[in-house]
Amino acid sequence: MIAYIGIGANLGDAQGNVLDAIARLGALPGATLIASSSLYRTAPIDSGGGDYVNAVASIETSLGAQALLEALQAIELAHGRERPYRNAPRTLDLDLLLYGDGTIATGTLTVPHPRMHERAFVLAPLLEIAPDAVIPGLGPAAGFVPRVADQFIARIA
Ligand code: A4P
Ligand code: MG
Repeated sequence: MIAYIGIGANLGDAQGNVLDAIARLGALPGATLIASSSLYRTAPIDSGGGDYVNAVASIETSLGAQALLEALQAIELAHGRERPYRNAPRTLDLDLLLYGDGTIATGTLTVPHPRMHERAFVLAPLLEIAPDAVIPGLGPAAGFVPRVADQFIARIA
């Protein structure tokens, strides 16, 4: 299965945390890193704190979606992620964006990620590594780019 992971951080060494998360994704048992995007500096959306660093990575994995979510949460915890309130600034946030062409709706997991198409910080890095990405139920990710044109995002050189 090919899965796409959204990575975000806006506390501490955000850039270092995002790069370390990409390395840890590639080192997960049952996963191989296929691609990782550039890092992007992005304005916070519905969130406090400073600018975020965001990226998207794709992995090929034999993990089921729930097991993959738990592996992502373990990586967040390794970075000291705390959850004082929803959308709080965070050292590291890993979201399961796409899991093959699957749709999942359980108490703990919604795939595709329900807000991914509204966010430049997801769409730009996703389209960098997967220009033809399709969001199940919604269509080509590229079709949503014009609607997020007002969200600040800059590729980090
Ligand atoms: N959960 C359900 N579906 C998923 C999924 N597909 N991937 C559940 C990951 N988790 C999923 O997540 C809360 C719960 O969502 C988890 O326990 C899991 O069971 P969380 O990471 O603890 O909380 P959160 O990140 O505060 O909430 P959420 O809903 O992930 O927030 P968003 O919508 O992802 O927004 N602005 C910029 N520029 N860059 C960002 O990265 N991120 C957010 C977070 C807001 N603004 C941002 C950024
Ligand atoms: Mg999250």
